[in-house]
Amino acid sequence: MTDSSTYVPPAVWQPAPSGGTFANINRPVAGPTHDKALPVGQQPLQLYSLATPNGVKVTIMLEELLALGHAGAEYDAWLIRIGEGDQFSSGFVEVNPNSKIPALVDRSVEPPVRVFESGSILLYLAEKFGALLPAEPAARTETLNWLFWQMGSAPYLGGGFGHFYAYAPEKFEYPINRFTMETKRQLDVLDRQLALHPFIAGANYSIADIAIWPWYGVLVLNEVYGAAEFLSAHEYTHVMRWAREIAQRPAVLRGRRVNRTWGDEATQVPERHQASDLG
Ligand SMILES: N[C@@H](CCC(=O)N[C@@H](CS)C(=O)NCC(=O)O)C(=O)O
Repeated sequence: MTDSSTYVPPAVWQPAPSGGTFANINRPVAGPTHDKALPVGQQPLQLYSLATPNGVKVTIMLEELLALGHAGAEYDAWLIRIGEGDQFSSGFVEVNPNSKIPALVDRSVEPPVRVFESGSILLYLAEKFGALLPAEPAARTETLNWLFWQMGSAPYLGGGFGHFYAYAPEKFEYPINRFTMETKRQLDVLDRQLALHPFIAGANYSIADIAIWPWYGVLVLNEVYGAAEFLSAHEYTHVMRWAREIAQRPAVLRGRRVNRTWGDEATQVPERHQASDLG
């Protein structure tokens, strides 16, 4: 890699090794790299995922729906090892042409429906089961405002701040400063909202909380990037209060364990096919 102070972009970019964590799965083209069908289980919903922040949004949602008594939210959760390129199999690309987890297939309908993008999956499930998304138009719109806020904002946190603070091969001051500024601004947006309301979109827990907590809640609880001190997370007192409360929800505790292959081995449930898999 060229020193950042001497790098002059060539007329036409060519792929070059970057050396950062996860660099081995980056490539400049889409589409499958190998032929392999996805497994299919007995449950109505088939989830293909990994317990990253985007992945656990969906397993938390499914566990919340089951806790509310929606038996139709029973799911098989299959492990997609993104570090090993499972997201580039022909079967996965058929379900998500963008080759990113999470991806869902609803096999309770004929023909089966594919759903990709975590925000789209949360909305699909909320509408299918009539849960965790208010029906009243103003409250529904406010919930969707925050759902889409998350989808647009979190790439600055994950792909920007997290990448340069934790994963890049060297510590580069310019991008760390740039993305720290934006991450702190976003935390302040959340803090001001949570100063006025118990949950992100108002009085009730919703898909907005389920989308936002796995990124911003986990960040301030210092469970990702080890950056809570660097970001002065304790100063966002309302975000801290909300993050701690949601972390204790039984469905959140269960959902975070599904498709998890790292950390405390006793909590890992790499694949989930029925409730008893979670102990
Ligand atoms: N906007 C997408 C982002 C999904 C995403 O970035 N997934 C990551 C894991 S958190 C992934 O699959 N990465 C694999 C890759 O980039 O090849 C969503 O919310 O579903």
